[in-house]
Amino acid sequence: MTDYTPTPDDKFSFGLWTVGWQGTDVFGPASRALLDPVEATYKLAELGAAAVTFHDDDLVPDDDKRDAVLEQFEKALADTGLAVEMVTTNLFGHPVFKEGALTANNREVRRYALTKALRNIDLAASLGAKTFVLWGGREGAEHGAAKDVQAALDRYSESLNLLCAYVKEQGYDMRFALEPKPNEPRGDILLPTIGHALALIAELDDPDMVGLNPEVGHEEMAGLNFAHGISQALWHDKLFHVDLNGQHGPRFDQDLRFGAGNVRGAFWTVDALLGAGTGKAYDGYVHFDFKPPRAEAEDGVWESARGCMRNYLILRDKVRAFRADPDVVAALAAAEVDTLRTPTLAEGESLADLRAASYDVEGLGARSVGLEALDQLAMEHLLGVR
Ligand SMILES: [Mn+2]
Repeated sequence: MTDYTPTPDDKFSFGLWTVGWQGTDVFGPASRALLDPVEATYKLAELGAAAVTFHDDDLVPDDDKRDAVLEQFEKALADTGLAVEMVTTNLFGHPVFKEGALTANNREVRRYALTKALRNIDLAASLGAKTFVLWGGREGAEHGAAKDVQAALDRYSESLNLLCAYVKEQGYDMRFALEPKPNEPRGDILLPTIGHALALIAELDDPDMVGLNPEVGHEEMAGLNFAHGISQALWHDKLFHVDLNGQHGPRFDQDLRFGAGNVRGAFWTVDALLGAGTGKAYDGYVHFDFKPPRAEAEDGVWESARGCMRNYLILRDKVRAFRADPDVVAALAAAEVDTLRTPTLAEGESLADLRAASYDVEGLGARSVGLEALDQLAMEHLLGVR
């Protein structure tokens, strides 16, 4: 039996802002000392991560120290072999973005937000990051008439088109990933779910360059099924990146360690990432975006980071055992799950043929579907008795 110790082959990745979160919340100040991002990089490597990610401001908040910090950070990457697989821009923290960034009503703010993103794209490219995440935390509103939503979507699209054109012009090997969230910090955020973001991407000049970075907690805050959401993103070839964490249903964004909160959801999330048996699988970095609870001291920070990876590996084992279990294979067949892959109209068949056929509607209405038996097998794998 494995001891669930991660290796770089598992492609685990952490945001520097996750372990670096000092516990500042709306009710109180920091509860932990500042963690040096360079020190955090060494520690994450020691725990078995393969990559780190950051917002510009996590790593280089201070322009005066920019060159020195980057030099130390690049040394840490070289020493540990960690990759920078994704970079994102903080377009939400500074008061300049209080009313939005790329979709702020104020045009100077929008222009400044673009310059901040462009500068950070250059940094991301220089560090070899191939994914650039955009989370529009302040792109939204609390009031009705205060935000012209259609104009805001015009400006969102304009910004994405400009950023894609810049990446192409520079010859960078980089794609963008939008991160949906329904609310918090804004009362209502634009592109609130995976589906909203997918619809916007289809309207862009270069839709192939833009995909998604869905986060477990963000979809579950909206009461949505994360495994279904990422399965649809995979179907569209749009799951460019993923943010794993934990959440207890519709409430504030908890950012629990992966596996905490909705553990059944976590099981099906891992199953979906692995391709749910026969579908497209996710092959990118397994990225954790969580917050070590404010009550923890530094030891708890590393315990929660270790827990994210360990829970993923445990669930991956359980999902594989579930899919390989002959009783599950039989239960899937009994539930006709595999039949869903057969087209509804046979080749060469017409709608007239379909209409001319006879259907045993009463018999079909009374048929056994075997859903509970199949789900109970999953529960028993998850609970550790199979
Ligand atoms: Mn979150």
